[in-house]
Amino acid sequence: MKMFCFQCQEAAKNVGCTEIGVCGKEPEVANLQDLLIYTIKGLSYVCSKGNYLDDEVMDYIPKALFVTITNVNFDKNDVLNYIKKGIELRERIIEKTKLNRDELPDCATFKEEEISEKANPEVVGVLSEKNEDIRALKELSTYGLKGIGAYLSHAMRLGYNNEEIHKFIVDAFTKIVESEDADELFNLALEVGKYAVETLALLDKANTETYGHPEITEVNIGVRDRPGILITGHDLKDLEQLLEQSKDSGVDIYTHCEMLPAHYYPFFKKYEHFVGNYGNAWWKQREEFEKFNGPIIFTTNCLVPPKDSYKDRVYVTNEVGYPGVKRIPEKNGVKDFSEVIEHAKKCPPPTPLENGKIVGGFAHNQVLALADKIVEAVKSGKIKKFVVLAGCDGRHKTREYYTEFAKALPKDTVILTCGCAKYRFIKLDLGDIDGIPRVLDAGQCNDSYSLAVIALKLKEVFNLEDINELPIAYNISWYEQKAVAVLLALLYLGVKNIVLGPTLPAFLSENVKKILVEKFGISTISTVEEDIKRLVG
Ligand code: SF4
Ligand code: SF3
Repeated sequence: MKMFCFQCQEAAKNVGCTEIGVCGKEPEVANLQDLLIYTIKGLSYVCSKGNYLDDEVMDYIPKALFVTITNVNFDKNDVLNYIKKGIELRERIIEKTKLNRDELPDCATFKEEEISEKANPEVVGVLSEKNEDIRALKELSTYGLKGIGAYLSHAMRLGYNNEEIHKFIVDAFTKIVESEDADELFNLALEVGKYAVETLALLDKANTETYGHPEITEVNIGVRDRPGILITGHDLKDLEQLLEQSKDSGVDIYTHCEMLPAHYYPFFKKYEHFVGNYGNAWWKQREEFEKFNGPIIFTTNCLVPPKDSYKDRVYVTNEVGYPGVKRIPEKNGVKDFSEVIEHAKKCPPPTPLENGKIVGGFAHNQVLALADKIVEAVKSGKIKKFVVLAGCDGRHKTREYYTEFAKALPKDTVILTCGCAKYRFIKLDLGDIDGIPRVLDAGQCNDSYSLAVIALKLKEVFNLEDINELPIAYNISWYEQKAVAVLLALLYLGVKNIVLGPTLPAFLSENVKKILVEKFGISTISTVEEDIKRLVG
């Protein structure tokens, strides 16, 4: 076994990747990422025991977690640098807090010289926990914490922070290091859900206070005849700086995949050269990026190992990394996009992929503005059910299910969506109900909080005791670890009977799956007909 990773939905054979990642992650990088998580555990341990946090630690941990999320960083040197930095911070804190080194676990004391010996799936990888139920529970929380790290990084880039969330992260990792108790670890996973809600709420505040509340918007999916830059990932701050720096350059800016919802924010509408969305979900990038013709900027996941035909047009920022691609220089939080803009000027305009429009912008504020209309449609029976069809997209053929499911839903149902899962149906014409579109896109996976706000508001309007009495069904497609954080958030909010697909996570043991079924009624997808029957009746 060269590596062992089972953190995403595409884990080989739904068991784990052992030779190379289905995502393209090399064993060396996978093993270093395991060691980075081990380093974060050790750093968290000393922070928790020493009751210590400072700005540098709060800056480091969320970013280091983000680096290990699927399709973020494929560059061993980046991962190695994060490990070294983590060890350095940890040593400084041991020194400061005067913790007794002899009482610390290995993850909090190993040295830089041991990196190559430790970066081994049997030594610090997930299989080093031999009890498969304990392993499943620890990984469930770890992946949720990775998601929290990602969402927190985004909020922090906009100047929003909450020390309590950092405190929770270091305490949670300490529990993961110390506990072998299944009940305690199960409760920890739910607590991760609680803090996922807090973090998503913080990010929502950061986004909406900085860029305004998303509003109904038509987004062009065609192209213009000027050179373009394609920006993908989830980071709105990067987009802001790019738009500002490129505004008089004669270059157009297009969004890709999870950057699409940026068009819904009032703030970005003032840029005349912010022209539309190009392409589809992340997994199609190898064919679509060839046709884009201009530079592509990755601000976060999902990066698919680039083809040589366009690799020299790929740029990365933040936690993203891939060997041999260019990094956008950054100084004091300001990125310098001048090289990409100059690069774009020398490129032909994008080749059109399609024409038309996508309609979105139904985040909580916009939906609540339509609340009267929606409540009326529910009361009169015109809307029978809302179906949350949200989460991640992926490359497996089984995901065609989601397109068929959306098409087969009765005409009196409304789809609530967010995340890149929407690309399976957002371009279908599913019509409207008295002017309310049948697909309401709240935004990125980062905007999942919106769907929770909408559900809680409807619960209040309909005067219900329990969130599960609402006419809302949940059919969630997952892929990476931010989706794990969102799932735990929904469980924490008390949502039952979630259908999770296209498969249940490989990292859940049979016993842990059983608990999730018993306590929360979680199940996985079946056939479209059957799922329509059980979800909408
Ligand atoms: Fe495999 Fe997913 Fe891990 Fe990549 S992230 S190595 S595809 S389990
Ligand atoms: Fe998508 Fe990668 Fe999860 Fe943000 S872009 S939802 S998979």
